Amino acid sequence: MISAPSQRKERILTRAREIGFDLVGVTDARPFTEDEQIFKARAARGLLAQWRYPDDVIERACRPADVLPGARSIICTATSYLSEELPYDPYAPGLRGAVSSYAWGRDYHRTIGGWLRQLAAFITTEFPGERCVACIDTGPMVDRAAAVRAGIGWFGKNANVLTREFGSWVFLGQLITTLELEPDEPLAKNCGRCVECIDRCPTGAIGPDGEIDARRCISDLTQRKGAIPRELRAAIGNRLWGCDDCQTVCPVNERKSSSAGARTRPEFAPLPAIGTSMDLRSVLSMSKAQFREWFGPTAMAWRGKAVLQRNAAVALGNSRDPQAIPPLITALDDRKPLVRGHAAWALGNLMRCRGAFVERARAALEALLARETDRWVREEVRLALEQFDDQRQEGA
Ligand code: B12
Ligand code: SF4
Ligand code: SF4
Repeated sequence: MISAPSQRKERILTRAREIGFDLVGVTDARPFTEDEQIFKARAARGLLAQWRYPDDVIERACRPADVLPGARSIICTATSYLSEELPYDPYAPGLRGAVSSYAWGRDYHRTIGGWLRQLAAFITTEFPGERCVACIDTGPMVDRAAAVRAGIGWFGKNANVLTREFGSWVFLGQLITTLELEPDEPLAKNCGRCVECIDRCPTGAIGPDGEIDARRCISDLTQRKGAIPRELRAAIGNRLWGCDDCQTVCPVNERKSSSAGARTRPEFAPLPAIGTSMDLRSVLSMSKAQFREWFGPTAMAWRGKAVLQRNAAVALGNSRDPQAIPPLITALDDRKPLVRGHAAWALGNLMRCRGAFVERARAALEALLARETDRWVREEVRLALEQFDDQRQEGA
């Protein structure tokens, strides 16, 4: 029986690394009081967009003892998804759509959730009577605040936790436990005068002090339900899911990605059906079976098929490639208004292309207007047809 907190900790850290975690730190189970205030203030200002965080949910996320009565420690983990593969250029011409590097491999919730449960089983076996609750992402915790307090890394101005070892290319996860363990010290590090991510965010979503306006963040736009605001669609470029820009421009990350130690963990390497980018036409026209086969194992499936098709339509609309027009015309017949409306927008955006396809697009949009009953889709079609008229006048 191991009893001293430092010995217990060593034993647990060793086991955690055996299981697969790259970094492990410990903090106590005190409430995250300051984070709770920041969290509530941001929710009240609408900065968290679609993410519904009523006060009681925020309080639970910031008070570990509300999640696990008797909690004394939080074991914080970070797992690298640093990759030898470079993220696909989100503004590259052509018909391929960029998949964010956190999403192109196996769903991290399942992998890391499984590892956390293994660690919990180890603790409850080694220390009978102790209890644990595993948290990852959608779980009830402020993942980043916990990791920072446990000395795993520091807050970057892009809100991500930066680690010395892997930059911000890490997934975070925690075990809240009743076991008493020696806490680690937070790191005394920050971004200094760098503002690269703030300057280079394509939609200006990063405010001072790691404050993200999720309403403008492309990662959020590609994950939300419903229509993407028109004024933000162009900035999405060819992105099919997520956005890596504030991470790829970060000098801390750049050093990690180019270092000799950069390696891809097999769990998070791009899946063969996904790669770092996908053929947008295939995604737009995919069947339910294809959706399950391609996206089922990844963290992109949770919003369903229509959201990915919507994203593919927007990305094709940004492609400036007339080859995108025929599949978009076909998508005007999609069962889901969400897909029809964004396909109409995309066709409007492609009116600048010349050639026979453009006339076909106009005819298809007019035909849709004649039969469409959904008000929002009708509006999108009307606006797309206006684009065509504007283009014609400019060309006359
Ligand atoms: C909702 C959510 C989102 C939303 C909103 C994110 C946001 N920043 O508001 C959207 C969809 C936009 C999103 C996007 C992404 N997400 Co996300 N997301 C979450 C989730 C579920 C909750 C985050 C949240 O709202 N926290 C509450 C807010 C208030 O906390 P915060 O944003 O961390 O803000 C803190 C700082 O501002 C800090 N702070 C206060 N004062 C100051 C002062 C200074 C100077 C600084 C620097 C900081 C600072 O205090 C605040 C409170 O702790 C977490 C998982 C979880 N359960 O925590 C994952 C999580 C944060 N996401 C993650 C990832 C990977 C991403 C993406 C990189 C995915 C992608 N490539 O598209 C992007 C990154 C976008 C970005 N720059 O933040 C990882 C982050 C890993 C890491 N290394 O940090 C997490 C932890 C999931 C996980 N378990 O691994 N995400
Ligand atoms: S994920 Fe993209 S859009 Fe969101 S804050 Fe970072 S750079 Fe900006
Ligand atoms: S780009 Fe600069 S400011 Fe932004 S997180 Fe990286 S080091 Fe910090």
